[in-house]
Amino acid sequence: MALFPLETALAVGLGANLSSCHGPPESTLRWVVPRLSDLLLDWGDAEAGDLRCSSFLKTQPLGGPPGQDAYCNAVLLISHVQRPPSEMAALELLEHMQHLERSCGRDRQREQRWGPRTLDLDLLFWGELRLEHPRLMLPHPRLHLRGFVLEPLLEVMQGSAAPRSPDQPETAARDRGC
Ligand code: A4P
Ligand code: MG
Repeated sequence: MALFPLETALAVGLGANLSSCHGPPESTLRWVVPRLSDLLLDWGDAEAGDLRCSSFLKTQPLGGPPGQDAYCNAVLLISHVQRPPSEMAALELLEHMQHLERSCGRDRQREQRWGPRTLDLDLLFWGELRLEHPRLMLPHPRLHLRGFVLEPLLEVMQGSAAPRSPDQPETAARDRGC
């Protein structure tokens, strides 16, 4: 197995358990994956061949109010971001990611902590960059505690999911019944 270049890699976790204007959670992820892929490639000056998306996983809600619907979770990974890691560039990416969340109807003002959401995009890590900025912690502080993040992350890091073009995410979604 090829060594994984952790120092240039970047990963984003995706989660949804509430329908959005794009449909149920799986449809929201299907809508957002190509857009997030384009954003990451453009922002990171990266090659499309270095980008992978995991399967879409159906997961039980962890924490938050009781009675929530199951989540659809996935991880997008870029193995080689050309841009050198920096706080400014990471905050710029966070802003773009939050814009995508809003395009899916996310409104943090009206939410409970860990309550149902139309789309959650978490920047999981960017190389070895460590940040404790009020708006951005890197690596994501709960990354190591979340099976719904670790399972798809391991899948893309091991390269077990076939790399696919961002316009074909539904294959993976069907595979895992999300
Ligand atoms: N923020 C700080 N660091 C980051 C980062 N690395 N990436 C700030 C993204 N945002 C970051 O985030 C609140 C603020 O954190 C943002 O405004 C940003 O400036 P949020 O997305 O509104 O809050 P959250 O998602 O509720 O919190 P957090 O800490 O991301 O929680 P998790 O770990 O994402 O938990 N169960 C299942 N099965 N699947 C899920 O996806 N998700 C959660 C949320 C709970 N249970 C779940 C799932
Ligand atoms: Mg989050």
